[in-house]
Amino acid sequence: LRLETMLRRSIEKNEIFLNYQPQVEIDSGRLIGVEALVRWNNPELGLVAPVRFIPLAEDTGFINQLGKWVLYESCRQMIRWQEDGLYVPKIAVNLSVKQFERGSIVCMVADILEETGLAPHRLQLELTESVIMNTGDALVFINDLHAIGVGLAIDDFGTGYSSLAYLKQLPVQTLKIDRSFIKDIPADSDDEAIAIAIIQLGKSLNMSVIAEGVETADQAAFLLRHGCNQAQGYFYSRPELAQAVLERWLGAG
Ligand code: G
Ligand code: G
Ligand code: MN
Ligand code: NA
Repeated sequence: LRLETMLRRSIEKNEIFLNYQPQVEIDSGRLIGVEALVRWNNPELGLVAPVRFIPLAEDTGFINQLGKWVLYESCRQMIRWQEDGLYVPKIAVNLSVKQFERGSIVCMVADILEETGLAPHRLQLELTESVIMNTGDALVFINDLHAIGVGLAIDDFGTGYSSLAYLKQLPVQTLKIDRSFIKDIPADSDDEAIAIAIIQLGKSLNMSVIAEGVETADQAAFLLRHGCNQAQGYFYSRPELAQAVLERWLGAG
């Protein structure tokens, strides 16, 4: 209960901030986007891991406020980088299933884009398979989000239970291969087979595929060899502060 109270005050106390993890084109090394990842630094508790506070935020409804803050801050940061001379093509923001329960998600996204002036196609919303399968009106919301021009990605792909029939109906442009399938490449040939299958599936459905959790040059080479030219992971960069992203990529071409 105490944790809940502290979490509720975290935004107003400026304890919430974002890290950004670069997404990279493998063959050229170019920056193609960043994923925003929320952080909570409490003076008493220290840095609290998202796996601890996101579920709590979801259970208490605070996720709606938090999700709105994350989205606004993400869009604002894109404009700030641009003002500082760094063009980041797109920003990916995670959405929780709970944010779809109110039905106001589409308005919220549209309002924030208008307020910040970020072009809709530069925002990519990451949905998990559970968002898609557990939300009654998921298809309606997802189509509405597509209609306002934002990009949509399926996060942690392969770990959930979205049916392929569903996938075909959705206006989703990107599959993110879950990092559990990447981490043991090249040692685990089953994981290699799964990664290849997801890359092929994406190709067949005209979707782009990005691999998460890429930690080694071998993994990046494997992906490239099998037709996946986008990656995110510690091999390229850890999630870092906006200023560090600016310093690393400004003038990097
Ligand atoms: O670094 P990492 O520990 O950031 O993230 C752990 C988990 O928390 C991931 O599953 C990630 O998707 C989730 N997460 C990170 N930031 C956000 C956010 O802003 N909103 C939601 N709903 N989940 C997030
Ligand atoms: O569930 P989602 O994909 O949104 O969460 C991203 C999570 O993956 C974050 O916790 C982020 O810190 C973590 N992450 C990003 N790159 C790597 C990586 O190369 N290795 C590992 N182990 N974790 C990573
Ligand atoms: Mn994600
Ligand atoms: Na993921």
